[in-house]
Amino acid sequence: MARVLRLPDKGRLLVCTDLQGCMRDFKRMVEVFEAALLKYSGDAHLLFTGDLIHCPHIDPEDWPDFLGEYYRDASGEVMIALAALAAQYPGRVHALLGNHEHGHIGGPHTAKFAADEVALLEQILGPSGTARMRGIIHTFALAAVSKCGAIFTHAAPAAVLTSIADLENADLSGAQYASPLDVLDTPVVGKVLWARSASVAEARRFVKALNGTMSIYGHDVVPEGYECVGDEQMVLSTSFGLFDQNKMYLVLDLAARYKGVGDLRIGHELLPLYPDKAPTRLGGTAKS
Ligand SMILES: [Mn+2]
Repeated sequence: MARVLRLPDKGRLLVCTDLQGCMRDFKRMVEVFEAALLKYSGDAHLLFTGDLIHCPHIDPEDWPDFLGEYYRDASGEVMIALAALAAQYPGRVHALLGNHEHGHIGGPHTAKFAADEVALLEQILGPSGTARMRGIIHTFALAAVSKCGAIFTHAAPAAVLTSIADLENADLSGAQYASPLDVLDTPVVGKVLWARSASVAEARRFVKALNGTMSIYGHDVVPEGYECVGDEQMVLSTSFGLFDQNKMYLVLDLAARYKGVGDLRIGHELLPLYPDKAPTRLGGTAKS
């Protein structure tokens, strides 16, 4: 797989973060994408920024509020649906590696919702389903860059990069480590997949090394839908950990040049996933 995805310099780009196995939000994002294809004469792209898989296996009555809207895990189905969508729209559906996917292809096994989520999902899928999912994950990039200035990664832009080559040459196999956990301490992969935050100085250095102006990522949950950090960072929450009314996605004009996240406006670039449930302050139509 190419470690760095170079997005085209025209068309609209829709951005969706952390689905964590939520099929309903995946399907809603596909609706949004297909509407954009119609609106922009077929020139639209859809980017998932990792963590499409792994979800708490909890019954509705025990589901805590901080996990947001209730859903049942459909991790395997989401990955199959993603591959089908990518086949249906060649070159227009993209995904980045998240720390949860990485566990299936050599990274440390995540233990957010289960003692070993990688082992649990692979047991659910069986050997052939697991092989198929790993094949899909191997198509995921580590980062996406664009002429519009936006840089996309799964986690916060805390890695110290000298140039794009540091991402292109990143080793994701885990083969060189004594333990997969050692990945967490690697300066590039560990940060790109796991960093929860980055300082303004770190983010500036990161986007500059990639000739961009701003960093867009998920990984952490922002219950309000999004958060800007300085003018270089936006944390976006499209699905996991949120109630429907706060779920947000991004639509960017790939032919534009954004100076920073201050150029991303609610109701224009920043849109509610479920506008009829979202309050007007998030660009929705619900009476709040
Ligand atoms: Mn993550």
